[in-house]
Amino acid sequence: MKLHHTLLLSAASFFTLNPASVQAQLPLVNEVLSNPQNEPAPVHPVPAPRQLKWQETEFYAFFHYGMNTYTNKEWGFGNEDVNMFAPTAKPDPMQWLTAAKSAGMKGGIAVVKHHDGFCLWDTETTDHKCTSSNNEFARQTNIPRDFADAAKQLDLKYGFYISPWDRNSAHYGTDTYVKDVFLRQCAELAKYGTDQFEMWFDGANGGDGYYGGKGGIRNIDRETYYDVPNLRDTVHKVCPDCVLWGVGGEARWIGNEEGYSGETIWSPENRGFAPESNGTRGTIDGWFWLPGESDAKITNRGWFWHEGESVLSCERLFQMYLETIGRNATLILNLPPDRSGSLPEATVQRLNELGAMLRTRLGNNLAPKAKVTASEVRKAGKKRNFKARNVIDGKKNTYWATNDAYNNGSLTFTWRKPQALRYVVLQEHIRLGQRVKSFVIETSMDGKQWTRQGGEVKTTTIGYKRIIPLNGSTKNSYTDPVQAKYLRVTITDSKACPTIENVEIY
Ligand code: FUL
Repeated sequence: MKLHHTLLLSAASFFTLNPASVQAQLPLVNEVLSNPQNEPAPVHPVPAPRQLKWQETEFYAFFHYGMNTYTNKEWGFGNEDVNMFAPTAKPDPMQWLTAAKSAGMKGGIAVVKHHDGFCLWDTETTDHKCTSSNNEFARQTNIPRDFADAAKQLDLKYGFYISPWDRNSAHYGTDTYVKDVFLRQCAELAKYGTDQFEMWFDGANGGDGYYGGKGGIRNIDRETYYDVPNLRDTVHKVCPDCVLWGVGGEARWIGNEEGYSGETIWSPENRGFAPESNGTRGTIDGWFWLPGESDAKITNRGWFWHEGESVLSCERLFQMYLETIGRNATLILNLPPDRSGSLPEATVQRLNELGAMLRTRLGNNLAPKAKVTASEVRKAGKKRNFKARNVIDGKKNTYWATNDAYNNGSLTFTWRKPQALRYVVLQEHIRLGQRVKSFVIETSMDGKQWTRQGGEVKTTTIGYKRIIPLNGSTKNSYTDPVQAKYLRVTITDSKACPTIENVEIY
């Protein structure tokens, strides 16, 4: 209130007083701009608030379910008879999300329209939808409604995949499609909940299709066709925290569907609307914050359910976890419901096992039990400090930082007795940008002789989160724990003073 008042006075004085008295007012302005908390300057680009919340979701499910589930296809042509969508029971998003939650996932995204254009809700934009089917359970289906309700009950985040490409629509490729079909469908979906965390807009766009019976090939200009700025505005007005993935330009594809991200990976990127460029690595001096999401499957076949498919082993899924969430990306793991509209028992089982594995391996954090010291600590502000202990307090708004003169520094963790150690989790305070370029992890029994850990794993970037398996293997990370009384994390290079928010040791 007081500062506000001062500023008003300064502004008024500017027009009425002579230059000398204007000069006299200036220090007041400077005081407003000063940095009493001695907060480090951000390294741009920095994430938008909605991107930060999105990043914290970390691990979430993908549900590919729809017409393809019944036609045994991955990409429907768009000419499928609506009656072919014939669930043998009412689709049960509550069952899907309960299983996802058991694996430690924090949310999920449901496909509600794939490239074949078949809509899993009673949209006003087309008759190519579940409620047109003669199957009783199909007519009861409303995936966005039931999915959002279930997520809210389970305290999970939720969002929808709606394919921009529509092989059914006669309008696809014309302006009418974007205005009267696609944007309206997105607006309809936005109404199923204002707290959606992500909308998924796939990059497969244009080609052949049914197109209302006209057939042929329709190509579009991906940079301009979907009127993305308008799309973002429309969705954000209703769902302010909803990150628009892919075509939407707020989060990028990681560049593969195998469940890994680069060991060196920057959230900054250069291109907003063609996010697949450099997906796996990002760009060190990119101008735009465009974090990576890794989409992968729990099954050994396609995105949709197929007879005879099997689920990957827990160890393989844990490897994916380390190579995506542990490498500054989020992981969206696909769990395909079958023709009953529920997840098969084998998938449910595996998710339970994975949850148990995560609790065993990454559940007992030893860092808060250690004494933490730093090579250098940034001078404290009036109400703010940058102490080493901030990395173990579990708070998102505190962090360890060095003074601006240093782009390096180390944190040392000391236990009373030797510990069996396997994983180190590091997190930067990315509100101030992604900064760290390289680091080293070492352990010691006596505090004098140090051994570098992590084998051949590249200890370069950190970003939102990095998990280093100390034995150097993401494939077989749980074997051969390191015995140590001391563990030291040294930031060897950073774009500016490092700002480390969190360290966990398991
Ligand atoms: C791809 C699509 O073409 C696939 O069918 C699937 O939906 C996957 C997640 O994205 O690009």
